[in-house]
Amino acid sequence: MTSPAGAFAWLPYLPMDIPRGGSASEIAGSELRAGFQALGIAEEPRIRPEGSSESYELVRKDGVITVRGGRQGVLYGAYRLLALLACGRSLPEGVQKPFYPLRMLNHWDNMDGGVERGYAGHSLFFRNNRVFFDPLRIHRYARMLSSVGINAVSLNNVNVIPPMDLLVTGEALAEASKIADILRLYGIRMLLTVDFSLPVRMGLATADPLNAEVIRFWADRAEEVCKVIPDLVGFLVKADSEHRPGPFTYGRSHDEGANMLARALKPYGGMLFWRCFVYNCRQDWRDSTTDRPRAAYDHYAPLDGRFDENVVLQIKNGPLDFQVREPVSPLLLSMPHTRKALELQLAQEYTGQQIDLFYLAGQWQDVFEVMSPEKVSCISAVSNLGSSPNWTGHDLAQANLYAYGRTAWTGRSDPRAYAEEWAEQTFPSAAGKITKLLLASPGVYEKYAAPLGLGFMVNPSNHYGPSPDGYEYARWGTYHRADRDAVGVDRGKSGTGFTAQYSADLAEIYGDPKRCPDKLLLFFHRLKYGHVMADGRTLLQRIYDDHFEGAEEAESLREQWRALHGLVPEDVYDRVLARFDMQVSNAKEWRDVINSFFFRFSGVPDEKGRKIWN
Ligand code: GCV
Repeated sequence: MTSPAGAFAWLPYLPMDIPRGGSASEIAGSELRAGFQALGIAEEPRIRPEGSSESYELVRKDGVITVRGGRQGVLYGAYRLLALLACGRSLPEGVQKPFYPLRMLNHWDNMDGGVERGYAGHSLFFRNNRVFFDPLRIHRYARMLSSVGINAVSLNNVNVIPPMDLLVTGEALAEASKIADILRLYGIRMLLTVDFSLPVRMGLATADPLNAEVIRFWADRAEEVCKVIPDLVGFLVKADSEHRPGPFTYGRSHDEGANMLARALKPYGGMLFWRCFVYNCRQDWRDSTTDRPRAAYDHYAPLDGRFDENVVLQIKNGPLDFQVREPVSPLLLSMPHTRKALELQLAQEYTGQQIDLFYLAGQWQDVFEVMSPEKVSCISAVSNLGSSPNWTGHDLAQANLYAYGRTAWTGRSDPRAYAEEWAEQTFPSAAGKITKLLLASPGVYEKYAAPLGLGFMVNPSNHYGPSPDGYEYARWGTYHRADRDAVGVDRGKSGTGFTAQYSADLAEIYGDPKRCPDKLLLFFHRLKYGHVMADGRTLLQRIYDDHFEGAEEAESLREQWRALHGLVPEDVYDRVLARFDMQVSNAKEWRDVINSFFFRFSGVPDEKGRKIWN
């Protein structure tokens, strides 16, 4: 058996020799012909492009399957048809259209070829401080994204470090436009991340957004960029966040900064994506009144209605920072007069770094349970891709990209359905068991790394493995404040008041330890170790139990994988097994370090007498 990975992730039966030109409907035609042949389907595929939309319809009549749709829609229809046929599913009735018009992937790639929070090799776009790419790989990348409906990508990191700030100028821009030329064939448009202080870097005295020269500077920049990449979606900006420059430097507000850039892009139909990950990253740990999860809402909610219509506020799913478990960011639920985008993270920064298995679709389902998908007008996700031959480092992490594409297309997360579809297309002989592994994975990781909403016990900087005090006396505002009696932060009325950022109903639920879901208990509350949970266990016993169980369940995941020997390609089997080995030892480390941490503080032993190191 040969590995599908490296050729084409979830459509491994398609040829390596992919189309390198033509219109979307020509590409759709050749993909369909090759796919039908590989699947041994005798029916005749037909493509009928009409109009310019992204929608499509799949019609089967008299032995002929027709993909009808807009210019780009026919390509989506072709890929969807192949997926459905490969999974043996029936064709959907009626016109299929995407829920979100913009379905974005944000890379955090640096120009030196590194990837911030990247766990799958190098950048696909940059090397040695230049734009550098393999065109065939970019075709495959674009095809993979298009096959799940992703239609916009930003290539460069939101932390814009020189010389990446010059990507919107001269030669670097011309080179980047060659990537845009390939992406366009597959219906994917580009965004570029810009540095707010670029005017200063390019010789101006200031980057003040109200300064006339600065306004002219950005108008010129937008004109040049949009001349070279005429279908550019727009710019993405991280401002006044984690030491990045922004309007605060000049005594200006975020709406003034964002609107100035949006107005520069407006003549070209461009949009400005402005990230809301803004908080005090110089907090003193002794200060217990500042509460980082409050920050985004406190900064932005008062500005509702002050942003131009081509500004989109891009907001992380949770109020803290892509932790294993967080409530939905209250900012996503507010600002009715502002366009918003939901930002997810496929890069598994806090969720196992593509070493430990963590299928993310359940997290997104939780988001949509609280936030109706219409609350935001676009969706984006931080990429988990890199130069690794299998794209994602951990072969099974591809399922996260697949599930994200489907979520962005449908506007809802259906973890089981997306896992099944991906596994059936990618590893048909082991699909059921792989689906089971994927679905079990987040619960296992959560037990050993972050039960009950307890976040940021990770090693500082690299964010892998346990270090319960690693951030406790640091300036990042990520404290759990464990002592000999209790752990957690009271974020309710009697505490930091964070719960007041939600509707009264939600604030009531989250603010009451009896009604707050267990999974978020320590996110919202400071509780004594002896606090009795709904199931009769004490809080501390539950912490111990979860860590012991999580480590055991990690071993069970590895055993389940071992049972797949011979059912998946040998190289995939070996690679994934090696990752499970690392996961098992990581889980043990979490179990021992965290249990010892709480035992040493509390002096309370495990009821079941299991080993806790002292
Ligand atoms: C790109 C977290 C990550 C950073 C990231 C930041 C952000 O703090 O650790 O690597 O920076 O989020 O989303 O801007």
